[in-house]
Amino acid sequence: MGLSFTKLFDSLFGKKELRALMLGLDAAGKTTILYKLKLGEVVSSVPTIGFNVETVEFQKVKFTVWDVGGQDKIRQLWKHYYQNTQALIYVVDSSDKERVEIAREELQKMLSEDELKDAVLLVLANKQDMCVMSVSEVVEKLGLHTLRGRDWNIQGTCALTGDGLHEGFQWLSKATSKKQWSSYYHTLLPFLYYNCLEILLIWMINILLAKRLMQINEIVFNSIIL
Ligand SMILES: Nc1nc2c(ncn2[C@@H]2O[C@H](COP(=O)(O)OP(=O)(O)OP(=O)(O)O)[C@@H](O)[C@H]2O)c(=O)[nH]1
Ligand SMILES: [Mg+2]
Repeated sequence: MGLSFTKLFDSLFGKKELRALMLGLDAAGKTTILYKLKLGEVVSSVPTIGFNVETVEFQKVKFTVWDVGGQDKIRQLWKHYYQNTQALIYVVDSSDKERVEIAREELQKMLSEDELKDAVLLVLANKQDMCVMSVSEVVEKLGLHTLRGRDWNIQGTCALTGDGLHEGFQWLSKATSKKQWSSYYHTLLPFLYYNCLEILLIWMINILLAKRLMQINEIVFNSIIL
């Protein structure tokens, strides 16, 4: 019991560690974003075959970010990375109008997966420096306004300069912390409820016992007097 309370206290007030999955079509800029966040510089990237994984920290949250390749054939493997994902980062190439419909389909397919139902969603409308699709255009094309029961946000970014990345991850830190608090609240509430009931019951039994004891005392006292 002591150990579980320590764990609970740590997870409420200590540093949180979360699993973030970064997906998006090929050439959206995922690997560039990952290393811009990790190293603060632009690395020359080749298309990712498989994945890259790095830890990055924002506020009190330590994210383990999985960047999985987005090429057509690799997309079929995305589902193997879904388990235990608390944050989904979906990167969109805002300069690629031709494939935005495919990006929408892939996103909607993913959001219907049971394993991702509790994950918060951060969409990064990347390559804003190319001035092709604005953030609101990306919102519309991806159908983000139709999402129900999902905590989501969109952030315009340029991975080359790093613009927008901190803002996006700051939102992610807040959103995931909020989600954790609400899940603790829902876990603790029944626990507190049953504990209160238990205390009330013990209290009532004690009163009944005390009353009974007083009655017995009275009978014994009366019988001695008489
Ligand atoms: N202009 C511009 N180019 C970018 C930006 N972000 C990434 N790029 C370029 O886009 C190309 C693809 O970037 P990657 O990071 O390899 O893309 P990816 O999403 O990891 O692609 P896969 O690994 O194939 O899934 C690279 O040449 C990057 O330099 C950006 O914000 N603006
Ligand atoms: Mg890559």
